[in-house]
Amino acid sequence: MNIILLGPPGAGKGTQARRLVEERGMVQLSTGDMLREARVSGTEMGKRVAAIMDAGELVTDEIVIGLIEERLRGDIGGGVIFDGFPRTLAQADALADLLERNGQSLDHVVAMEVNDDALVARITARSTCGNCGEVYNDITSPIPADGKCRNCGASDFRRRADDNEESLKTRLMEYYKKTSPLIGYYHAKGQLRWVPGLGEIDEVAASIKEMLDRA
Ligand code: B4P
Repeated sequence: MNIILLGPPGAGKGTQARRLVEERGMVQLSTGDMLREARVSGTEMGKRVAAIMDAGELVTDEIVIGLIEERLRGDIGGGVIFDGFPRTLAQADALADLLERNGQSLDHVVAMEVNDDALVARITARSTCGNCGEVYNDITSPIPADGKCRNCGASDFRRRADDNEESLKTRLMEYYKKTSPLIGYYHAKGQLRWVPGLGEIDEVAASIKEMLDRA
């Protein structure tokens, strides 16, 4: 089964994708994670990507499609969760082509609905371990009281460079302008499934599970 998780920044796409990997053994392809890897690589492309991401803008279609194309050349046997991809109509067309060329199809597009106030609250509450990348959130999974990462024990917590109010404003504008047209695109193909993204992480996971089991 191949699915897309679609939603605004902070909707919980990455959070729910990790749950689906644990529960169903699917492969998570997160363009956000791939781009964060590219930015720490120190290459010219990585430097360009870092500047775009920090400003809250979308990285060019050419770069992002190239990254996905490369990953789809490998074995994707158990099904793929596209997390944060596609984010533009050009990316959606490219994905349809890539899947077709691999003899694969897209099963569902899970659209996660969350209002802007909740998105801002979630994103400004997020931090990550500077050593291992474990994600914390003041609302759902706060940093342990002893100040040490639950995964690696380090005490170096950081905020993602694009998790500030200024970048977030741009990220939301980019979403409404360039990504939200995908809702109509996939609705017209009969692939769109709405899931409420508000509520506890477990509740959202249960709604996605119910939808996938029913489909
Ligand atoms: P992403 O990495 O995709 O980041 P995101 O939009 O912030 O994430 P997501 O929805 O996954 O939220 P998360 O689960 O982490 O993109 C970052 C940047 O990369 C983009 O701005 C862009 O520049 C670039 N990019 C990525 N893909 C691209 C593409 N295809 N084309 C062009 N550019 C691209 O959740 C957020 C927080 O909320 C977390 O702290 C989490 O713990 C918390 N949370 C999750 N669910 C919750 C719940 N139910 N209740 C309370 N809190 C919750």
